[in-house]
Amino acid sequence: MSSTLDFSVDEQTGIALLKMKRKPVNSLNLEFLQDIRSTIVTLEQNKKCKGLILTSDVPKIFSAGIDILEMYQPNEERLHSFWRALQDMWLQLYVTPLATIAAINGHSPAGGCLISISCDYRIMAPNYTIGLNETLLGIVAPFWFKDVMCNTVGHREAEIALALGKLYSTDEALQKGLVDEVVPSEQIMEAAQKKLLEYVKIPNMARALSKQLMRQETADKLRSKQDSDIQNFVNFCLQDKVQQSLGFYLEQLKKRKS
Ligand code: CO8
Repeated sequence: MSSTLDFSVDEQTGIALLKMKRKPVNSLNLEFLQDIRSTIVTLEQNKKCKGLILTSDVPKIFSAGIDILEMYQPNEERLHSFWRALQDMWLQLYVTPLATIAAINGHSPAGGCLISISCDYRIMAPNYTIGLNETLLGIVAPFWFKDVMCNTVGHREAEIALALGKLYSTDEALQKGLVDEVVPSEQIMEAAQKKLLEYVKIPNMARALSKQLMRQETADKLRSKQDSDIQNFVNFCLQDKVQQSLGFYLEQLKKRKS
């Protein structure tokens, strides 16, 4: 078992619970992304497992998205591996034959939002924020983040959200269809279990193939461009202007505290 993830499978119901616990904010670094992906693979290989609930063990934070320190003053070789790990984790999650529910029990910006909207169904607790806020950091969400956002809220809403780096409140997210349900924090696991049982009751092959029908094209688009997407990301990150923006954003994060 990894030190940043907990998982367990209830063999009676076929439901797995996967908890992110990379303190302080479940930011996604290379190793964490690899762990998430390999855990999904392990669960897919478990014949008793039909679905998973993805949630956080860190109070008030689902995931703060990409670990900005992977992008700031990076080692170029690691930057390549990092981006491939993010692509691979996303590809695994987005089209996994397992039914997936995000129980969003805290803030979920950027990469946290991507993980949430890549699950089949999203349940969020009140008074948190979720969205693709990349432009606020002076960076741009890649095309496959954009595609998942368009698939979720439609082209026009995604266009506004991406340009403004919009972080939605839980209520706004529900209204726009970024999340599917809002329930109080203390009821979120019960609600996620209930919804997942609905999914896993559907004949497995039919459910998984219908998911594939909806999602395969989006996943294949990235698969066909993985190498160029990595190169674009690396070139973009290494620009002086981008490094300055990231440095400034990190400073602001620290200042908020004092
Ligand atoms: N990466 C690295 N460190 C982080 C991150 C992060 N994403 N988020 C927070 N931290 C650090 C903080 O700097 C702080 O560090 P320290 O204790 O050393 O000062 C520590 O984590 C705790 O953070 P906070 O004190 O801010 O905790 P709060 O509970 O007050 O707030 C939040 C939690 C709301 C999550 C807040 O930390 C926050 O808003 N974080 C930034 C989230 C963000 O903007 N993420 C975007 C990352 S970019 C991304 O995911 C997609 C990039 C796509 C690639 C684009 C191509 C170039």
